[in-house]
Amino acid sequence: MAPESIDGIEEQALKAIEGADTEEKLQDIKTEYLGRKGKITLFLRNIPSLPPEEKPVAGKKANLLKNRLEQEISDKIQAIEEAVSARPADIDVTLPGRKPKTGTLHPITKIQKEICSIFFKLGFQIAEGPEIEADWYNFEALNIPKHHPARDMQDTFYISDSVVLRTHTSPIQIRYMEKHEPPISIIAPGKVYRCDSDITHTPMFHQIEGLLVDKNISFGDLKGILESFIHNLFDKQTSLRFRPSFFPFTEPSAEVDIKCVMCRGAGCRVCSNTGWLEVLGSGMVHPAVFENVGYDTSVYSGFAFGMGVERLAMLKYGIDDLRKFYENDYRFLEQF
Ligand code: 2U9
Repeated sequence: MAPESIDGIEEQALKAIEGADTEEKLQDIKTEYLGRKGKITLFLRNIPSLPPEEKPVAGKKANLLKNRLEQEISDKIQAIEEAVSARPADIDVTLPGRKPKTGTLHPITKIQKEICSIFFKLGFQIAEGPEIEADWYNFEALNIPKHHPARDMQDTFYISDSVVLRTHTSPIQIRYMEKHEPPISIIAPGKVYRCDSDITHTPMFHQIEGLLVDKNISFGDLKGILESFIHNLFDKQTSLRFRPSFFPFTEPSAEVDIKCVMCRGAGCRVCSNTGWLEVLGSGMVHPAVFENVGYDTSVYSGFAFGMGVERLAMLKYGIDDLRKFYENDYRFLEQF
């Protein structure tokens, strides 16, 4: 069989390169023309048998074609590689889109807002104050005596001898009374700090306190407001009972229980089989507190109350472990 002409090989090879659309096909073409038994290799090997006058032209042409094919093939391989890496990953446009997770309010924030909004509807303003407090606002002005256990290093976080992390939100009300004359009705929500940590206590928790001062305010007014509040937060079937108690800043003082929201008074684990749950502390503001802010005790009287927000959130949402509020477990938090 007559050897193929170099022009014929050139035409075939360039056509094949042009039609190749994968790296594998180009590698095959390289083998077919430039490999050990490739067409150009064989052509070059055949040159010694050509007539002497044809040898230089044939050799030159074959070597030029060899270089050209090598260049064309490697350029095309590079172009294919670049096109593959620039191609976006395969996307199934028929799949439903992934919804980004949106945040929700923390359950404590949620119930705090709910409680504040109930009192707002009852005519109370929201007041705020610093979490780092002077001893005067946190203890002294509230008639808490020098050696009261609450003032102990074991119960209070001290910043210095006379500065503490507030142990209740009551300093907010003292500051408010210093600036405003009665009548006043305020709600003081916020974080408070106590040197206490176990299954039922965290060193930081949330309180909401209330204070109402005017002429002729009686314990009956206190009972009416707290009953309205509880009926709004739970329901109208939730009855209340007031038990005598003691706080340095109120006199008389009362602890407020509600009929157990889990068993409706029948007795269960949540209410320790008593049928009742303690949810609030309250009382008529002690005259010594009014004197400390310059209110005339012969003209004004008032009531105050306080509640722990975590405890109310546990009862309202049926949560059995206080620590769940602070573990930041998304599966818990997204339920609210
Ligand atoms: C002023 C005067 C009086 C607020 C009150 C309580 C009773 C009370 C506790 C409930 C659970 C705190 O979070 S808790 O541990 N609170 O028992 N708080 S009367 O009395 C005040 C407040 C401010 C000027």
